[in-house]
Amino acid sequence: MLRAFVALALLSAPALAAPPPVKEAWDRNAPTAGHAWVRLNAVPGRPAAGYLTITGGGQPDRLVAVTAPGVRVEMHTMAMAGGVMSMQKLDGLAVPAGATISFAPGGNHLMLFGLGQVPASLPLTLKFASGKSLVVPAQIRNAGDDAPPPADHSVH
Ligand SMILES: [Cu+2]
Repeated sequence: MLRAFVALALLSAPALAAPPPVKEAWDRNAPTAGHAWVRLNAVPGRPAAGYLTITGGGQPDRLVAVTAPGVRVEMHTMAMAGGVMSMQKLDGLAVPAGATISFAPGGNHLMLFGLGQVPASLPLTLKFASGKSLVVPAQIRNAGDDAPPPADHSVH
């Protein structure tokens, strides 16, 4: 009787250890991005500025490049030096796990060079050090326009 009970306990033990939910684990680990927009320059031929928010996934990651079709994109930061605000090119930006980082007017921003024919929306491809990438569509705004209202969704 005791022997039978032990055998039953051993048989049922593996059922308690459920396999990890692979897809959910991937989703948790992947950064997301949203509220992407581009403000055109008032002066034709001058670079446009791009803004967006990125939320880190379950692991720390690093944004290493942003690309867009037909455009050269640089990541810039603003720094105060001797009372003068100036821009510096970034070669990457840390995206801590679970934290939201912003490219926003007055701070970190994208600069888009060579934007010729202005599209209605520009897909920005974000590349991360982990090898993950995201495509987020950026709304186009005219020079002087404010940010569009935050969208009710983000891309994964
Ligand atoms: Cu800049």
